[in-house]
Parts: sequence; C-alpha cells; structure tokens
Amino acid sequence: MKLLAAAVLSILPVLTSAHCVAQRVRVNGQDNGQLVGIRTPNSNNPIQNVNDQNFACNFGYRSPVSSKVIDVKAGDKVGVQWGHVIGGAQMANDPDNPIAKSHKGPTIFYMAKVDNAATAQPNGLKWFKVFEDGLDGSGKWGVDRMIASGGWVDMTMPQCVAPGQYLLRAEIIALHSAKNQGQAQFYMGCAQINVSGSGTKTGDTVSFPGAYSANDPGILINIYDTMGQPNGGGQPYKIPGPKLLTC
Ligand SMILES: *[C@@H]1O[C@H](CO)[C@@H](O)[C@H](O)[C@H]1NC(C)=O
Ligand SMILES: [Cu+2]
Repeated sequence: MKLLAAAVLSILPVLTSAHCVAQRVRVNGQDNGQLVGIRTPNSNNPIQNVNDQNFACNFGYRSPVSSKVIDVKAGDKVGVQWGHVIGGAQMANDPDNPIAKSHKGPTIFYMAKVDNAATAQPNGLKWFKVFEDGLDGSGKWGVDRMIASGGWVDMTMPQCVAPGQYLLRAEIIALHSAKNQGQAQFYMGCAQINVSGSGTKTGDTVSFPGAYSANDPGILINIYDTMGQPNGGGQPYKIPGPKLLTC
C-alpha cells in the first residue's frame, strides 16, 4: 500500500507538468528574445473551460510584462515559440520540451486589432483566424510539427491584413484526453505586433471566450484509432473556430 502510494506520487508530477507556454516571437527568423513582445503566463497549465474569462490571452503573466510592440510587414514570417516552461527545458534533456509528445492537436493563430498592443486589454476584442495547422494525411499533427521545429510555429502575415497594432494570439489545443468533455487542454499567449502594409482587411471576427463550445467536434474528440494510434481515428480533423481569413 505504502509502495503503491509512493509510486502514484512519483508519477503525478510528470502527469501534471507536461504542459507548455508561449514565450518568444520571431520575425523572418529573427528572435526578439525571451518574453519580449509577448504576454507569457507564469504557469504552463492549460485552460480547460472554453468559457474561461481568460480564454483570449491567458492570465497571471510573468512580470514585468514586455512593453515591446514588434514590427511585422505584411508578407513577413512571424513565429511564436512554445516551451515546456519559461526558458524552455525544465531540466537537462527534458523529454517534455517544448511539449509532451502525447499532446497531439492543432496549432492556431488569431489576430485582434487594438489601439495600443502594449496596453490593450484582451477581453472584448474581435478576433480573426490567420493560421491553422491540424492533422495531415500521414497522421501528424500541428503539435508534431511544432516539436520538430524546436517549439516554433511560424505563419505568413497575410498581405491583405490592414496596417496597425494587433494582439497575435498563439494557441495550441492538446487533445490526448479530449474524449471526455472538458478535458481538451488550451494553451495560449498573445504577442504584441504592429503590422505595416497596404492591406485593408481585419477578417470575419469572433469573441474569446465565445468562439468555442465544449462539444465542438474538434474539442470533444477521441483522437485514437482502435490500435491506440493518435491519428484522429482515420477521420479528418475539424479545427475549431471560424474559417481562415482569405485575402
Ligand atoms: C507601426 O509601424 C508604422 C509603419 O512602419 C510606424 O509608423 C509606427 O510608428 C509603428 N508603431 C509602433 C507602435 O511601433
Ligand atoms: Cu499538458
């Protein structure tokens, strides 16, 4: 009995800490540095309630929060880096950095226009989707590609996006336990960017919280086939949220 309890206790920290946190921004491969131009929560814990009041940009930021607003030209590649903890690895050879391999799911970016990206409050904003990477035909997920890229997810800033300041919301949804309602894990962080260019669009918008439902087919889902492989059960995966901005 004692042994069993000890075994359970020794497993628990692993189970509860294999999460991730968004923490760096790069433009055309140029890394701005850790926590620069991005609001990063101190905790790597996911949000699991799609109606959580902090669903837009997370909460409990590591202070001081960066006042940097990062310049991005339409057409630039802008990326956000995820890591197991702030700084990346939690220990040498951390197998859960940038995230535990079990945490299959999509990677997504949204944007919301703001007057001042350094100070904008994330609630009540209007978000449009500019990037999504779900499940491909070979059974690989956006998260698999993020891990292969050392935690980075890059998107191309669409040419048609109107110039101005934005919060850029990076999101990962981990679906390893998502067959039970309320068990999908949502990770998000918001970068502070200033887009230049000659675009005019800010997309069809949604609210956070509000855009997702707990029983959306991409949120309440068993991703395993009968062999236990996390390949979406051989079905296409429907990424939650609105359709992508089209230019
Ligand atoms: C945003 O970019 C424009 C165009 O380059 C520039 O004039 C403006 O000062 C920038 N604003 C901020 C807050 O960086
Ligand atoms: Cu996790």
